[in-house]
Amino acid sequence: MARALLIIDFQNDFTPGGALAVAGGDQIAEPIKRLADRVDVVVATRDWHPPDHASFETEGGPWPVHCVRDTPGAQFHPAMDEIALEAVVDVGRARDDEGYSGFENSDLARIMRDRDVSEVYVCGLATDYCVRASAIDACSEGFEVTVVSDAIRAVEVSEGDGDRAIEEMRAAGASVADSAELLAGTR
Ligand code: VGL
Ligand code: ZN
Repeated sequence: MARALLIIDFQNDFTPGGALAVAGGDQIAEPIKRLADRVDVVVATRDWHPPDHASFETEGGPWPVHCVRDTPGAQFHPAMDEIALEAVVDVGRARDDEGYSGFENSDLARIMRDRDVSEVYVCGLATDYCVRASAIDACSEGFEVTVVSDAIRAVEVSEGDGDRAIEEMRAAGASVADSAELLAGTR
């Protein structure tokens, strides 16, 4: 049985200076790099939208235009250059795909099962959207899920959204631990 690190949407548009910047979004780099060295499989998702994605304000949606496929904002954050990825999964590719969960219309569950993954550490951006949806779906898919508390950051459209998302992930069956606990093997 293998252990995977699932890195959600660690992309330029979600980090400081990006179109939908998450406060402290770049600070997740160090714990993610340390964990990546210690797991069997590393898989990353990308938010990968068409220029007319339904979630964009220009189309009547809630978000500024972000992570348009093949643009610099959609590229991984530079810290990802140091991480060897087994697979990259793109989500939100169709105009009307919500694209919050890495498991939505993707091969992610199959990629994990093909590699005999039973345990998944979930990290990345943003806690209250794509991390939340991906962790909850990973629980539904039958994986043993741990959310890495110091390797996530929240958008916080409303104050407290990040904490509420953590409670929802716990309610779905996920554990929450910080990277030091995971690296020490105390969880
Ligand atoms: C995300 C808002 C819109 C995320 C993606 O990655 O959490 N949030 N698109
Ligand atoms: Zn998006």
